[in-house]
Amino acid sequence: MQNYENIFSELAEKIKNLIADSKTMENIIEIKNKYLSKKGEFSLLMGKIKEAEDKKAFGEAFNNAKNKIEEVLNEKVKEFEAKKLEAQLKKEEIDITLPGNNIKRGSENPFYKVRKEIEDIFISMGYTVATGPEVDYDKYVFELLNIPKDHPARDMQDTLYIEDDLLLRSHTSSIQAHVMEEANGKPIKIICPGKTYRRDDDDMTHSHQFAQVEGLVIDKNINLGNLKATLELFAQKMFSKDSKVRFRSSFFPFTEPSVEVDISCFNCHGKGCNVCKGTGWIEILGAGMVHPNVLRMSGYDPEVYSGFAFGIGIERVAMLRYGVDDIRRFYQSDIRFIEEFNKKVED
Ligand code: FA5
Repeated sequence: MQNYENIFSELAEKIKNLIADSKTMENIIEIKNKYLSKKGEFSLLMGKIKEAEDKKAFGEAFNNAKNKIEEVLNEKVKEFEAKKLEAQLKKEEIDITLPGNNIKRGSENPFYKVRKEIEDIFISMGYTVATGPEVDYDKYVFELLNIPKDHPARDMQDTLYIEDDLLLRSHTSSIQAHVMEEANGKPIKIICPGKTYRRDDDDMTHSHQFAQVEGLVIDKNINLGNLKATLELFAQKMFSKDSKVRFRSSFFPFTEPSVEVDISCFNCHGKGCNVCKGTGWIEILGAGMVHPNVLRMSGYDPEVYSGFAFGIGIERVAMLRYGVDDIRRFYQSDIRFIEEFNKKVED
């Protein structure tokens, strides 16, 4: 069999050397075009097959030589690509020893912390959380709560009206009325946190927009003792393990009897200090047994069902909990106040 290798070897060696010497990818492309493309110098050698006696051997020798050139060429291409990648990585390298950007962390307004704490305490006692509209009908804010139109009890809350019959709710008790309407005479155990609005002049303890958490329990055999035990447990979890609760007789049209609820001062434990203005007690909420008229209007038989309700002012609890002296601070977006508060919590 005839040996055709030396027909290709000289040019093949030359091309391999050119590849080895090439410095850029462009050099490689030039070599490919000049020697290995269809009309390239090396490819044209295949034309000599016409003169070859053993055409098969000629073809094999040509292919071998071409494959070897391509191997060298592919290696070189890989080398260039690796170098390119390395250069790119170097360019994009991150120096992990450099100090990071100083991200200023925001923090939660203490009002929201307290709102969540109140919710958690009642959820742990088996309550579910209900919500209702902030803009509501007179029917839910007053009428279903035993406060008919022109009743003097409406003067207890200076209300912001949008239309004759539509208003910004002045207390979260309106949610009670919605929940009772939807419950269809079934037992209820809910709390309803939310914003409330009154035409009150703003001062250290009053804001025209504030928030309450309403509580409502309706079932058979619910009594005032259940209300007291519930609020005492709430005070102990919220303020201090030895907190006590005191009921003072009061009036709300939707509860009978009605009470104002004081907690023993968590600061002086009843001795008298500036937090409790020397009395040993702090007022935090209004409450009472659901009035029979309210039960009846929402489809409950007061002979069978009874219930208690309470309304806690969230900001007032937050003020006591964290020693905040002015309710307006919760709404002034003063970052210094929040930062101060955060320090207090971390201490
Ligand atoms: C009520 O709003 C009754 N709906 C509460 C209630 C519910 C009684 C269920 C019985 C049964 P009162 O107007 O007292 O009651 O308000 C309750 C609490 O809301 C107050 O104790 C106080 O903590 C808070 N509060 C009232 N007005 C303001 C105000 N302008 N700014 C901040 N907090 C207020």
